[in-house]
Amino acid sequence: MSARKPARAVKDVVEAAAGKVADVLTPDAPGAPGSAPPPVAEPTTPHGPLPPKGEQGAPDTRSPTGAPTGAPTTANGQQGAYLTTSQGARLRDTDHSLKAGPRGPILLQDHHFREKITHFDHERIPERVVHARGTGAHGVFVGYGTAEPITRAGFLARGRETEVFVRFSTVLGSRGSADTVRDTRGFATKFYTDEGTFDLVANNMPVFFIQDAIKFPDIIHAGKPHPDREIPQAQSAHDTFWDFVSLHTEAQHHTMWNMSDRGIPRSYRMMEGFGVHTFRLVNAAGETVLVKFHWKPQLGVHSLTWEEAQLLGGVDPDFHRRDLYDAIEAGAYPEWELGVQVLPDTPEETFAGIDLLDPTKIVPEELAPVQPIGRLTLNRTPTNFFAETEQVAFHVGHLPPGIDVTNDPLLQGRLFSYVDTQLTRLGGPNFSQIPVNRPHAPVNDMLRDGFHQQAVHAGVAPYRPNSLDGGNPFPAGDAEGAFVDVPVTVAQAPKARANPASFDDHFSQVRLFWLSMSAVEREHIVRAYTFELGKCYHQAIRERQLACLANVDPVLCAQVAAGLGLPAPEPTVPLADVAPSPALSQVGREWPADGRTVGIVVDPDAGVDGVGQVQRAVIAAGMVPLLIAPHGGTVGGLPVQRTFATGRSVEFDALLVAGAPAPAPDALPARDAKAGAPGPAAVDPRVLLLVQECWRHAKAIGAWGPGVAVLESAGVVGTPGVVAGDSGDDALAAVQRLLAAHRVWERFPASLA
Ligand code: HDE
Repeated sequence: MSARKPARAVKDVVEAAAGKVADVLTPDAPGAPGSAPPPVAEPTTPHGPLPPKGEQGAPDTRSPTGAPTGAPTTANGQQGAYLTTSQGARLRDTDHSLKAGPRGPILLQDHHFREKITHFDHERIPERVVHARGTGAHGVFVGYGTAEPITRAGFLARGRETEVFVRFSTVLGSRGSADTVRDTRGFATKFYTDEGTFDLVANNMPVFFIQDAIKFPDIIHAGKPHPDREIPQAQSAHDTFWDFVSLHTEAQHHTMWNMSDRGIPRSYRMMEGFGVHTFRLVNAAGETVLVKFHWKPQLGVHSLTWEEAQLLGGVDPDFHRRDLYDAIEAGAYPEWELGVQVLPDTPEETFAGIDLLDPTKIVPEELAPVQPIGRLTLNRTPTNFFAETEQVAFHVGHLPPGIDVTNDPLLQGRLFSYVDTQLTRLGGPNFSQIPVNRPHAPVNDMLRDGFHQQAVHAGVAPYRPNSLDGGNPFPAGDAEGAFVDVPVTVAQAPKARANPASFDDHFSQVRLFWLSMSAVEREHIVRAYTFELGKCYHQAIRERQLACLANVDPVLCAQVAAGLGLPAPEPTVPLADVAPSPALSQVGREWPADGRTVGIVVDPDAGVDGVGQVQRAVIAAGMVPLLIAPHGGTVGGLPVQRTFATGRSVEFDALLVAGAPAPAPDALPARDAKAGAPGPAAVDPRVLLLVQECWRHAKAIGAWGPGVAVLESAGVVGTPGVVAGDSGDDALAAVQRLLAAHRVWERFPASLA
């Protein structure tokens, strides 16, 4: 774990500098906007922009051609104390347009008015056609040196530090859609290496729906909202998606991953990442291996329950975004190890009978272990969402010397698509000069002019060969670290619109995945298929998908069929005889609980003895305590972060109950429907609902002192994962132990072996 930063220190400095601040305490929980608490009265003393918050970072200040400028990152932001035009002329008034008298028409000569409105009119750019909804963060990657024998890529050298920017995303939803929908997640990393930028544009699932890039518009058109009504938003539970995947059966493997718990991650911090395609590495001697890239999260792979995901869609649609930023702000820096499965580079490009060019197949880790080659730490949130997260432009063709592509037909198509889409999305060919996209290696290309050109190129000869610019730029050789196009032999073959025959197996690895799941994970998969197909209108589509499931597993097929009220069909291909891959299951191991949120219910009437100590212990354990009370403000001097009205169980990973609060004055169903939860009149019904929901979602629950009475009223005492401690410290220690397993799985008895 990297060093934690003192959360308040930055705020304190800024407060001192800014002079007057409100005397109301700002709750010391992550997420407060701005680097200083605002005063109640509008500020009147001019001063420059406040600095960014302590956890915020920004792109390195580089010239458009990669030269370090040495300027602080704030040099890219607004300057000075006074309002100006975009040209720096100071302005007297921005609240009134220039009119022919107070009641007269606006004058065309009002430049400030026209500039302000015109710029506003053009603030929006097209969102990404896929992966529109995303969240970014800055960080650092450190190489272990273990990859040095297989690649010449310098950033993987032992101890070498490289700055990175990572963007996580969903695929189907629009930019404003909810974070917790069932979907694949993007996990794209930009490594600013000194040999050129490397983009590892990965997903949280190791396979893809299609084997050939030419099918990408088809799967995406099927997954996006229906063209007539533009519903449903950001989900696959609709007829066009299932119509396509049941007909185009190579999609079945990826679809099963989406229906599994991987489709609803608990957090971006708790996802694996996969490069999906096979890549080719080349070392200094020109020797090659094939690899598959993996990101392994330090916190393990964990998911929401489906009900949590649905509730969060309303309670906190920004749940994953908030979780990532709050964790970084709290100093719980998310970490992943980058690993590779190393596979021999044979002419057949297969391993253990698996075609390595087929992106619908994995290589089980039991056959080829993932070997760690470096560590990624995300330690800074962006300063400006648009400038960084929205404008970042990844490309699978951004490769440093030592990493090369293979002929995977999906990867080949991607090599075309990314620049093409960015030309429209970012408004011209110069998007690599946007600060977040600027390389950290010197750029000496012959690309010139175009919209938004920011470089001021000298010279007269942007062509080769030339003598007028002294021959510059010169091609590099091996000694100068030139990119290596590995001279792979391309087999002589007739041109064809066809896949290799080895791509025809669409079901064996779907079965492998199903057989690798624990019983509770299988229950979730059955539930997901039944829900999604139940949302389709057309029976033919359900029947067709059931026919696919019959080729995967008879139990799965029968269970989903029963839920849909349909007969289970017989398989049309023999069931594959495959060995499970235990590495695919999320259940059964223990992980650190860094950055988890712990709700603490207090009763102001009973006092908050020991609560402050528990809060400090939660922080010391790397987690985030959130105090839940009947009203806002403070209780016993402790700032309240959630009230019974604003809080909901889905925001917490675990719950501690320190008191048994009587119904608060606003515990009226007419004010807050949650107050309609049944229970004894002695306890606020919303607290009982909180406990019952946490119990239902198999979360750890602890109580001490009068709080134990709440657990009794909720009827959960004596059940697995519910702890009545002698003290707050006791209860917290027990809850923390339970959190290591993510959930109290015993509360989810499974019917499927
Ligand atoms: Fe992408 N993909 N993709 N994709 N993809 C885009 O590029 C595309 C695929 C992935 O946070 C687009 O700038 C094609 C696989 C991520 O900015 C676009 C095919 C994988 C992101 C595009 C694929 C990915 C994108 C949309 C089939 C996992 C978000 C906006 C051959 C290995 C990057 C943009 C970000 C974004 C095309 C398949 C990952 C249209 C044609 C497989 C994480 O260019």
